[in-house]
Amino acid sequence: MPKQPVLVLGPLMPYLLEELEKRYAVERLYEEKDALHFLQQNAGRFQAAVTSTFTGLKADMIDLLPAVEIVSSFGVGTDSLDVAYANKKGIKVANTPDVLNEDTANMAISLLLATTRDIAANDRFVRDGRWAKGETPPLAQGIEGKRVGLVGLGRIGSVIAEKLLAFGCEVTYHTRNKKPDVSYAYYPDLVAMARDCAALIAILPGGDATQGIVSREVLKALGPQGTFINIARGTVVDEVALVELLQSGELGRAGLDVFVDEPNVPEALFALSNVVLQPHMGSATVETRKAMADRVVSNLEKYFAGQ
Ligand code: 8YV
Repeated sequence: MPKQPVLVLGPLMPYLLEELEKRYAVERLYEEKDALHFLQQNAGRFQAAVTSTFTGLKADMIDLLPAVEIVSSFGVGTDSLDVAYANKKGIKVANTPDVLNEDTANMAISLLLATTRDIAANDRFVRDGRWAKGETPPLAQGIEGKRVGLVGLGRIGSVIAEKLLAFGCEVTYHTRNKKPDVSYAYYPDLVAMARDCAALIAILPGGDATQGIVSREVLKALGPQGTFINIARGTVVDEVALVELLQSGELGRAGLDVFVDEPNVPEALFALSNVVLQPHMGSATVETRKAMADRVVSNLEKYFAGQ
């Protein structure tokens, strides 16, 4: 039997492409010189497509895929995927939740520790020969016994909360609605939570509903001794305010894995020693990326098996 054609919309990790190629007749839309022409001629052949949170799935692309029934996406986030429109057109969209919870939570904890303990700044201090010259860096901040506020308490947020407890932190959270069966203190007002916390960790979905939720007012409430960690999406924070407040010292520290216009990071952050920057690496370990890739494949397999 000939292999089922699968259209790959954007670049994927080599392992995932290999696994797809073992099972399907993979065609790469992103390698076509004229993607629109290719789709006009060929779109009718594809029942399935693969994308990623990076490549996304916009309504105009959905309109160009009339025969597609399933889109399997690499990543848990759906903010770059127009799921509502896809569903309206009868297309199912699958993502890769759960398998990335631990490593993404570990990135949050790593950034919290790296930022409060000035790890990056002190690494530069040693490399620049300042220690050898007899200089002493300023004292860092501990997290033991501190109150940490989670902005969002979904699958990844819940794992972060458990890990924070192991570091002796007190966990509080802010979500749209209080969660039943959760014992952490709930703050309906994010500004109030920021005022009461030593650190805030943003771990909520991106998209219109959460745009700018970590506002200038929230960051100011967190204050000069406060630390802001973002492993969610750049859009959940007022990035202009974030940069300004870090520059002025009205916000103490920030550990950032995500930005509004990736891979472009506000250059003003490069000069700041109170900031630790990462190039969107939350799920980027060999183990987790493999598990995500396996999930992309199994989501397709399940669909074709009628599940
Ligand atoms: C993605 C992410 O894996 O899963 C998400 O939503 O943000 C990352 O883990 C990465 O952007 C690859 O597309």
